[in-house]
Amino acid sequence: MFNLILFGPPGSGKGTQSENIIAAYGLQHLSTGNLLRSEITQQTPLGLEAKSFMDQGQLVPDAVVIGMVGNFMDAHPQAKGFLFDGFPRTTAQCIALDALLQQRTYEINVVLALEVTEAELVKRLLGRGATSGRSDDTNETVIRARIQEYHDKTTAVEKYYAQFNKVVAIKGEGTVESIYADLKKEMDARI
Ligand code: B4P
Repeated sequence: MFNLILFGPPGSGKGTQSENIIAAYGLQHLSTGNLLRSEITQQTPLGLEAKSFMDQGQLVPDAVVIGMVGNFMDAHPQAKGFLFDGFPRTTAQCIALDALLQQRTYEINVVLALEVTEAELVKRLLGRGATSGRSDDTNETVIRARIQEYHDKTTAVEKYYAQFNKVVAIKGEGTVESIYADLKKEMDARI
């Protein structure tokens, strides 16, 4: 069992690099952003609640996200490890994840933290917004609100795991291939 957190601000490449990592290592991809968007598409009560926060660039309440993650882990008992993408995003989510892992005698093996400048984040997200149809990527005010939420609430996640020496910083600018090569080096040293 190998559990990885891919950490970074919105637009840092978490979703992009997750695809490469799950293809190479066979981990179960757990993207809270993708799970929330799926709930929105299906117009579930959870999706309708989440949409009002996501459209404003705010984080969805911890209880909603934590419940969804627990259900996803229960639904994948055969996983040989999880790649957590976009989760945890608050200290409360870190504590909840510890409890979910301990119940299953698992642990987080490493946190790979992608580092990207704010100008590059905004450029990438507006670029994706032009083609993806994601409503939270088309409006620069909403993008900047997401980056502010990251500074206010999510940088604490890196500090939480740093106390256990689990964080490795990775330069998140350059080609997708060169960044993946740096991530792979850290994975291969631990797996
Ligand atoms: P997410 O779906 O997690 O999305 P994200 O952080 O915006 O993007 P990600 O980092 O995966 O995108 P990527 O860089 O790959 O979250 C969306 C929303 O859901 C949040 O704002 C929040 O409201 C809610 N939510 C999710 N999880 C939550 C939680 N745990 N708690 C509370 N709320 C939660 O891609 C961005 C663009 O960059 C793409 O166009 C890509 O092609 C491009 N790109 C990637 N790498 C590049 C490179 N090296 N060079 C150039 N472009 C690159």
